[in-house]
Amino acid sequence: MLDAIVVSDLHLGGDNAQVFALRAFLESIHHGEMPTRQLILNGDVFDSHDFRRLKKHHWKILSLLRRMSDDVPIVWISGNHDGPAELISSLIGVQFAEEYELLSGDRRILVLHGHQFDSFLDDHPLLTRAAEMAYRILQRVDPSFQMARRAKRASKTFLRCAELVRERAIAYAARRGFDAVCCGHTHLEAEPPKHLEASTNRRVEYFNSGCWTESPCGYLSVRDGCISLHHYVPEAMAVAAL
Ligand SMILES: [Mn+2]
Repeated sequence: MLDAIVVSDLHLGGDNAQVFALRAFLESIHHGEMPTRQLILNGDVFDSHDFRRLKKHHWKILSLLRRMSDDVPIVWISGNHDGPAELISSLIGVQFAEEYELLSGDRRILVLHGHQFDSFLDDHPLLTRAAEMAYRILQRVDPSFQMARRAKRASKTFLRCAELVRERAIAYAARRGFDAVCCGHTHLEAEPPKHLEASTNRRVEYFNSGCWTESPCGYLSVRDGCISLHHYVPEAMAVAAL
């Protein structure tokens, strides 16, 4: 049994939300195929606080979360896109928090969305919106997501932002005595370099669970203090790709 599964940036209501994969993923947790003590939604469950943008299949995800929360405790951590999600979270029976301390094995793990460390958002609101729009257009033009992924990884500004979130998250978690910190927000998956995993490395480990707005979608598993990054590909999609 896992101590926790962490996902972030589902962006329900957005037209690039990977609802099919998300539903299969949540159902496999609910049906006990991926047994976990808790599920952590690490921010930006919603794409915007305009709930009129939620389509039928987005509402179905919320009602699935509602049903799941009877069996698996769910924590919803606030993200910058979530708006007044506290109300919704109490309706679907999940705990809402700004940040969350996860104890696993002998390690203290801090889970928070990470927008707190992204000053670019506040400094350049127009540029951020323009970049988001360009990214969405790329995703529409190329449904295989290759172009959007490549553009993201080639953008110096974007990578610098992701790096700042990483550095500031590590500093924040270190000040408060955590062993590891898990963020979302940047939509860029991250895990510590493998060669640093030795016990001599006392630096805070930084993980990022990526997003569910492009395929493959990412998630973190936590067990006995060990955090691992994975990709989720629903069985039906994996078969189709053969
Ligand atoms: Mn965010």
